Amino acid sequence: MAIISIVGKLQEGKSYALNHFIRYLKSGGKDDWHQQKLSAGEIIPSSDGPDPVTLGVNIWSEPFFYMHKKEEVAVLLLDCQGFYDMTLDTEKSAAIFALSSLLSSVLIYNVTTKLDMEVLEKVREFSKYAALVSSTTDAQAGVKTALTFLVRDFKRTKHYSLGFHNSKEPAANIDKPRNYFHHIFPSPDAGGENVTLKALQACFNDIGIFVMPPLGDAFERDPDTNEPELEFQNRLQEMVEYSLSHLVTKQLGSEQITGKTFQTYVIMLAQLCQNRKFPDYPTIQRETASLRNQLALAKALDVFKSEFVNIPEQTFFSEEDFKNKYQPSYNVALQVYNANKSLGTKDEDVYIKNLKLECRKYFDARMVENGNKLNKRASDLAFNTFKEQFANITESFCETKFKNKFFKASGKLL
Ligand SMILES: Nc1nc2c(ncn2[C@@H]2O[C@H](COP(=O)(O)OP(=O)(O)OP(=O)(O)O)[C@@H](O)[C@H]2O)c(=O)[nH]1
Ligand SMILES: [Mg+2]
Repeated sequence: MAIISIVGKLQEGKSYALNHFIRYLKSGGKDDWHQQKLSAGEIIPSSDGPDPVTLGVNIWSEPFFYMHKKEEVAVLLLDCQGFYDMTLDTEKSAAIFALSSLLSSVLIYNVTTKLDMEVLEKVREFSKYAALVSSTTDAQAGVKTALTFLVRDFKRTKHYSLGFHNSKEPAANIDKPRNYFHHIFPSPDAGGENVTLKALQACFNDIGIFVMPPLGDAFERDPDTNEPELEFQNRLQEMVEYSLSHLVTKQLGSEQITGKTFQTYVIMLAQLCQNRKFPDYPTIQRETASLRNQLALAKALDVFKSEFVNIPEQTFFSEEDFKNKYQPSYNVALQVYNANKSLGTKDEDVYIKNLKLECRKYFDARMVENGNKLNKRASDLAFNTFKEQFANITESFCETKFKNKFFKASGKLL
């Protein structure tokens, strides 16, 4: 699964941009995808009116299936209420940002005209939430949330080209000599260590800035009868296509999130916010770690079970041999748990105890099954031997003699 979310101040075109993702994903990326006309129910409400439209944190109810790196990914879109509208104080704006960071695998931060220190500081402060769900070990690196700053109505096009800027592109060229990313995050050779960038990179992958032109006067004057300028339309398409071709899937620890685990995760976060107050960071940290451990435990148990599920029906183990299978299978399961667990949780013993208990419970049931299989085979063999005693009889017996034969043969069965 991939979850693309957009945050930023109110009424700055967030839902408008997300609707372009819907167009692309609905059309399956056809050449003219951006021209698709969608009815009101098929797109996220967006308005040029004076009042805020999007309220709360909304997950668009339709998952879109998209081929990414030869794998089908379910893409969800998450639209958020704008920060600092009349009903959102700083605390609630912070809660929206934190939730969006926790839930998404691609986070778009929408700003107007320029990227400034105020925004960077805010993102830096909340990056700890994005980091909570991504892995912290080197072995699991590469699974962090992608972060794109989407700059609307950019004015400084004399110095910076429109489109995507990151640490590598655009490379310096003669026409547009400057890279906006390096302007915001000066490289070490241009003035020492960049502390903000370093802090962000610890929590996000693929930090980039997408620079957009204005909509154009005609559209701004009368959006009902005019289209945005072609340059705007082209860049918005480019942004959508770029984001999808660099899609990042959502992971919880080293685990790829599925629809089912995402649902568990959303419910967990919703329950934490139940008293209408956003939980403090240590609570989210603890609960997320606990969820990660539960997933690690479920994965370990699956691996343990698979050791037994794969035993062919015709394979028979003696009771002793079957008992000997327990320890190596448990060791593999424990390794899987350790590789996937959340680091540094205090109640680790509880999970390991649980794993042992569940493995033992499953093993005992399989052991009984193996015993039944052995008994059935023994009784089948014995019955076949019994039948053989009678199958090849050619002579005739008197009733008593035949009965005696029966008792003799069935006695052998016991
Ligand atoms: N200036 C400007 N306006 C834009 C841009 N993109 C869309 N808009 C317009 O901004 C207005 C609000 O668009 P929405 O998509 O509803 O904005 P939003 O940020 O989702 O708004 P809320 O949900 O109310 O916070 C609409 O009139 C859009 O046409 C842009 O790049 N620049
Ligand atoms: Mg909106």
